[in-house]
Amino acid sequence: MSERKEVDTAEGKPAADTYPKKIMEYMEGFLISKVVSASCELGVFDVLLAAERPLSAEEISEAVGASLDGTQRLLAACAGLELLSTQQVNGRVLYGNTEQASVYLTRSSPSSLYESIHYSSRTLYLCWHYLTDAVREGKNQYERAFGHSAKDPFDALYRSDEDMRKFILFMSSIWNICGKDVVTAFDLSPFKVICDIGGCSGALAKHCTSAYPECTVTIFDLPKVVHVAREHFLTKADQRINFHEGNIIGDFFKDPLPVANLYILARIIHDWTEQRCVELLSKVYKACETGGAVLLVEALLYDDGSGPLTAQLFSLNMLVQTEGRERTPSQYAALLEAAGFSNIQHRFTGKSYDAVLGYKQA
Ligand code: SAM
Ligand code: ASE
Repeated sequence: MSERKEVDTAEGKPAADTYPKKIMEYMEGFLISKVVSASCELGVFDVLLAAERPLSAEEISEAVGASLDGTQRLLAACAGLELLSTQQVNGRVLYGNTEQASVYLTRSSPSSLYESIHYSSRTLYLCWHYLTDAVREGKNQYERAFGHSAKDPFDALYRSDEDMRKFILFMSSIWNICGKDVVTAFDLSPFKVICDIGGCSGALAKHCTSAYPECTVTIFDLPKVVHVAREHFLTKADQRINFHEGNIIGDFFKDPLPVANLYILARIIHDWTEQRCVELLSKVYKACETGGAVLLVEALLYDDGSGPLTAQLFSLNMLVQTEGRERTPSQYAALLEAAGFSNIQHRFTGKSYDAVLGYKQA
């Protein structure tokens, strides 16, 4: 973090050995995370975007309604993190958004990560306070974090309508930056009738319909999620996306699934135990048309578990928040084969989420 010069010591060893730079960075990592989220939440990047010119700390503090002293320190840290650029004009410092800040940290940008950052800072951060307990006990920490004992992770994630709405926004926002990559990791154009199981707001479905002009997507999710998604997320323009309408609708462990030739399960399998995964995938296999397929969208671990770091960290998050884990391509293949699928392939995208495809062969 601090720009210390790596000076050689008398023994000729680099100073890095005597100053544990990496460990200091890890220790302070959450401070950086919080600088980014506080700046987003206060609207620093939004104010600078709207102003269309560099602003002083006084102007920014007034616009975001925060103390001048606090704002000055926050802006300095954002500049240190290279999220803001600075210039001196008549002895005054003026701040402006960097390109990355405008594109990813403003609320209105089509590639905005605002909702991801906000949820990470407000909810994941609280849950991760109990990471040590989660590792010790091998189970999620909702009871400690929220005083909520739940029969299934989604009971806890959706403990209030507001928490559910924030989770849906969080889930949707990552597809702003990797949605296209996961739906085009395989050529899905042969599949015209797609069902997105646990499809949430329809954010990934939108990437499907834009990448594949001939497909329609049905979203299957819990009734209360569908209710919010229908009201707030899907516009009339998305005519090729619809929500599943059944009798009781929407519980993928209990209710019948719609017939389709491609099922997408994005970040579903990683929420559950092996047993529940095979139960769900077997149900998908039965509903699937012959010649059809299932696409799993997950953060894949390398087969030897040695990375990627993001997937290793996500797997700990699954421990803290769910009943599941992140898995390797072989582990996904084993679950899919147990459910009946064959000809299983995977693709790493190089971004946070990857893809696994398995077929229901004749
Ligand atoms: N597929 C979306 C994505 O990747 O952005 C959402 C993933 S989110 C982690 C899991 C989704 O599964 C949520 O939308 C949740 O409401 C849904 N879900 C959880 N349990 C369910 C159940 N029993 N039946 C149907 N949907 C369920
Ligand atoms: C789930 C995905 C997530 C359930 C809970 C979750 C994510 C965060 N909480 O299916 C997305 C991945 N991000 C992390 C930090 O794991």
